Amino acid sequence: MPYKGLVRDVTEDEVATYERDGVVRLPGILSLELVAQLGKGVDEALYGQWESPDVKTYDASVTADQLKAAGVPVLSDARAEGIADKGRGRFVSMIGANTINADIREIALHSALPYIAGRLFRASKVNFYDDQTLMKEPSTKEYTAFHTDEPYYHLSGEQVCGMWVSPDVVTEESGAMRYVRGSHRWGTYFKANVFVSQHSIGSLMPEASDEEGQVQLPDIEGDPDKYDILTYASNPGDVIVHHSNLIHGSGPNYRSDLTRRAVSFRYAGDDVRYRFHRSAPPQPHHHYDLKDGDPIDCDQFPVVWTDA
Ligand SMILES: O=C(O)CCC(=O)C(=O)O
Repeated sequence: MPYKGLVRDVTEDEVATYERDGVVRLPGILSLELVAQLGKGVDEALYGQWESPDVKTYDASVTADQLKAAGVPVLSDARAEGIADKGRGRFVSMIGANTINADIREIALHSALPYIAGRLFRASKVNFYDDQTLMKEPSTKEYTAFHTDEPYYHLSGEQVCGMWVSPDVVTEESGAMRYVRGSHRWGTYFKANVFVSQHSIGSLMPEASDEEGQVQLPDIEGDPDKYDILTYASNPGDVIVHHSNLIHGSGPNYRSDLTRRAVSFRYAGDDVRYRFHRSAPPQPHHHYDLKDGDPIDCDQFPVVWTDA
């Protein structure tokens, strides 16, 4: 295969599943070598020595404690903490690790991932938009509240996806991703939240505000049987791809023996244009000059694959 780390091609069935469900799991599509490179990148980004004025480690467990102290309900389950033998695990994340870590950048720009996105979009070109690194240490009690990605990005268009790649064995108990099948076609735009709470970003963060037309997500965690929820465990080599308007989230890491690391790589296809969203928290590593309606091709959002 000509693309770095690609073990097999995407099948036509997998493309159809992505289109119908808004999510597809691609088992064993990446080489273990590429996955090991990703694991190294995640560890160096989250625990290594580097400096950047633009990129920060965000401790969502601290945010959860602060919100709770302020009387805001957060989504956490103390049973995960209860089985910790080394103390409480943290839910840590970082947006834009590609700008401080060469391994994550190489995978984002020069691996098979852009090609896979192009196949699933049936597109003729793919831009890289951004990445988010997410780690739930063993015995982390915080959920990732159900949300869609669309209100966090400055994009419009259908061909936008997140590719969730973990270098770890991820089980239902260690925080497997959950997806509300088909919700990308509901025609609803939801408010962004702060990941550990169902409360909207606009109600909690001064830097972002809810937008007209965005509605509050339903309480899916409180009434899961009402929804068609897919829970996708993952093995090293798997990639899970979701549409940016698909509702997704994850549970705590109940396991005291499994770390749950992942990078979500975000790509955009032919139909995507720049669209400023007030609900998107500012990203200091974004340096570009685009206005609504512009094609997004620029150094910040480079074209990383074409069918030429
Ligand atoms: O890893 C998680 O818990 C959340 C990931 C996510 O929201 C994403 O990939 O867009």
